[in-house]
Amino acid sequence: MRKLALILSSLLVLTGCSTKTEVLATDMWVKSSEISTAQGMTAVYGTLTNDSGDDIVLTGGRTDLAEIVEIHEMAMISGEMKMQEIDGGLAIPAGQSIQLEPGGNHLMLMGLTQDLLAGDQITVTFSFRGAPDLVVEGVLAKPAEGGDEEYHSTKTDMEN
Ligand SMILES: [Cu+2]
Repeated sequence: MRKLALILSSLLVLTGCSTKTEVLATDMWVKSSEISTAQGMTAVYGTLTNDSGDDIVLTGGRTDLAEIVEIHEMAMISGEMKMQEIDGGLAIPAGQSIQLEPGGNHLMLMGLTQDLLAGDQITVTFSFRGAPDLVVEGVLAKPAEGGDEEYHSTKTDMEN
């Protein structure tokens, strides 16, 4: 509940007054791994809820931790599951939630400005079409429960 209050207050600070459009972030975390090092990459996961009467679109984000932030999806490319940027962003219909999760859609952080270690906390700003920016503080770094290491190494191979 304390986290929710923090997020709500951030939203109010940004908009300056009451707004009918509310977006809530819950259970946000960022993955620490052997490649979440300076110049490396990682991803942010969690739930975004559009608690308003209007459809909105997640268009991107920003954080001091990364030079490049993109919204990625998993897709079958040449017979392999790989991640790629979502063209046009990720729609969140009125009153609905989307999940950012390992093996699925995620907020990709690339060109990390410093090492990210388990236990670190970062601030992530989500940008939307149809809603104000959402600043989420205290996004905790932790290792994934496993199962998605291969898709990150696939991306690394592609870029080398
Ligand atoms: Cu990705």
